[in-house]
Amino acid sequence: RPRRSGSQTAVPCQLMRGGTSHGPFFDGRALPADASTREAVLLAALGSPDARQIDGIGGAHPLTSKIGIVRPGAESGVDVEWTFGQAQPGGTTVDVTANCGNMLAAVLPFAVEAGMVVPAGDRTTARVLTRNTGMLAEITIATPAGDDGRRYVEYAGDARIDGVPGTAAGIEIGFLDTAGSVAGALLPTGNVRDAVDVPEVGPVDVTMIDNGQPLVIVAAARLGATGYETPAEIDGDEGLKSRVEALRLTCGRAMGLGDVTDKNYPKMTLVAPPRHGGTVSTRSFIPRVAHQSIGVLAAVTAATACVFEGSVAHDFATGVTGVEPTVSVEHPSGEFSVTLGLAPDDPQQVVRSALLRTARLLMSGDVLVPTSLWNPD
Ligand code: NQM
Repeated sequence: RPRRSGSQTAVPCQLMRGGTSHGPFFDGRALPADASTREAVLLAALGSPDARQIDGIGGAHPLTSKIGIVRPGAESGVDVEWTFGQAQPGGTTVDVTANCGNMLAAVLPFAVEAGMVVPAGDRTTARVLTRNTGMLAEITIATPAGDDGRRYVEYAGDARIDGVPGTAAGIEIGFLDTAGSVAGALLPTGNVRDAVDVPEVGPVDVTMIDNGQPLVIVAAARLGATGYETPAEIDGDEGLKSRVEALRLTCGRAMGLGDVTDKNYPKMTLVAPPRHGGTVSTRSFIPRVAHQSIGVLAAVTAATACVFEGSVAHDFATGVTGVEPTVSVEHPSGEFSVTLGLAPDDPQQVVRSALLRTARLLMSGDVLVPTSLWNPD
C-alpha cells in the first residue's frame, strides 16, 4: 500500500526491464483511482515533463519512459491484466492507447513477484490481457523451486535478444488476436499498398498495416535514406525526420487515426533489402526518434507485411516460405525473429505469432512523489 513519508508519498513499485525497454511497474490497486491524479503521479515518478527526467526514474528516452500497471485478471480466461503507459520524456501525458510487447514481457514476472500469480511448476503459463487494446497473449516463464522449496522467477538463462547485453531466461510470448489493435483493421485502408501524396515529398508507396502496432512501411530509399543508418545518424538528420513526420501525418489520416500530430502512432518503418541473412532490414521511428532495435509488435506487424504479396515490405523480403514461416527482421542492433502461423487454406492470412523475449527485475521498493500531488491518507 502507498504510505506517507514526510512530505512525500511512497508508492510500491518494481523497476523492470521488459525486452529492450524498461520502466516502473505498479500493482494497479496501489495507484490513485482518479485518472488525472494517477497520470500526475506517474509523470512525477518518471520525472516528466523535464526531457532529462532528472527529478524522476525515467531514462530520458521513449524506450525508458514506459509504465506497467498490473492487476489480477477480472475476466474468465484471463490470469493477469495490465495497462501499458507510454510517456514521452518531455511530454505532459501518459498515453494508454497503444500496445508495447517489450514491456509485456515483464508483466508475468512482475505478477509473480507481487504475489498475484502463484507458480505451480517449473514453468508457469498465464493468459495476459493488455487492457489498452484488448489484446490477449499467452506467456510462459521459468519458475523453478529454490532451496527452501518456494518457486521464484528465474531471470538467468541462455536466451539472447539483440539490443540487451548478455543472456537471460527466455520468456515465450504467443499472440492470438493482434490484427487491427489500434487502427481497427489489419489493413486499415483495405489495401496492401497505397500511393499517398505527401507535401514536400511527393507521391510515396506505403503499406499501412496494424497487426499489434499501427505501422507505415516505406522503402528507405524513397525518403532519401539507405535503411542501414545508425539510430544516432537518423536522429541527427533533421531533413529525413521531417520527411518521415510529413508522411506519418498523411498516413495517420488515411488509416482513420485522425490528426496524429500529438499521438504516439502510427510508428514508421523504413525497409531495405536484408544485409545479414535475415528477411528484411528495418529502421523504426517511435514515432519521431529512432528505435535502437524494433518494438515487439512492430516486429510482428512488419513480419506480417513481409507475407503479403504486393506490400512494400514484400518487395524486399527474402525467404518467407511455408505455413509457419520465421521472419527475421533486421534492425540497428541485430535481428528479431517472429514465427507466424498462416491459415492453411489462405497463406495470406496470419492467425498467430510467437516470439522470445527476456525480462529482469531491476529494483524493488517504493517510488516517491510529492504528497502535494497525491495524499493517500
Ligand atoms: O511495438 C517501442 C518497444 C516499443 C513498443 C515503441 C513495442 C511494440 O520497443 O510492441 O515493444 O514502439 O514505442 O518497447
